[in-house]
Amino acid sequence: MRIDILTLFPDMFASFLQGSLLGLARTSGLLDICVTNIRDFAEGTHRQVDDRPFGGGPGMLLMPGPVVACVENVQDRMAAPGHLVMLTPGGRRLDQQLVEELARKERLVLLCGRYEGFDQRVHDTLHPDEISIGDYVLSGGEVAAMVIVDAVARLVPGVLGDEESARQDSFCGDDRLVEGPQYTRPREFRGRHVPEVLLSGDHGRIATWRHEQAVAATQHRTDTHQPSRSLS
Ligand code: 6GU
Repeated sequence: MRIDILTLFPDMFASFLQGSLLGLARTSGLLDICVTNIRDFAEGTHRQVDDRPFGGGPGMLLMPGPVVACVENVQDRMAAPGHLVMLTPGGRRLDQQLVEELARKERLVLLCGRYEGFDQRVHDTLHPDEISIGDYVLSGGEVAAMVIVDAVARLVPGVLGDEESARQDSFCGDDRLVEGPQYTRPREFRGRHVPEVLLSGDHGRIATWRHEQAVAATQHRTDTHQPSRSLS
């Protein structure tokens, strides 16, 4: 899979992309990730990429010229254009289903915003798939892009050493359950013991217990978590 990341802060991605999982996936050729600085497509001696909003208001907006030029340049580097994602708090909210949808693309182009957002003509010219990672405000799309790259990369065949571990993780089973409790050594910690069933060696009983625990954990989460806000 090929992923292009377009940002005003390319340095933010250096150690992230070298990390163990992504670093290995890149050196083994499973992932081809390329970071491009939007400022390289700005004009004039000041290489200006942002300006004040017409009509007044706080903050700065990303100008359409450098952003559109950058996207067009990056898209033209490969035979086929990538699926263009704009990271913006107003987009559709990321969940594992959307991650799976993105992981099926051969190529992604992730456009990171900053400041108060993009000039509307960026949206109108490029028609990006606008995605948010949750209902809170970040200073820019870079952290959101990292979230997407991390979640998508784990679904690319071969990136995880053990193909089973992605499928067994929370949200990925047939029934989209979260994981129940897990235990490692020691068998007793501060008076708390590992459940006997896990030490029994009875794989049938263990599988049944784990499923029951996952159902209970999923129900608890449904009962206690605040659903995201919506109008109505
Ligand atoms: Cl994608 N960008 C920004 N700036 N804030 C966010 C976000 C994205 N997703 C949630 N909050």
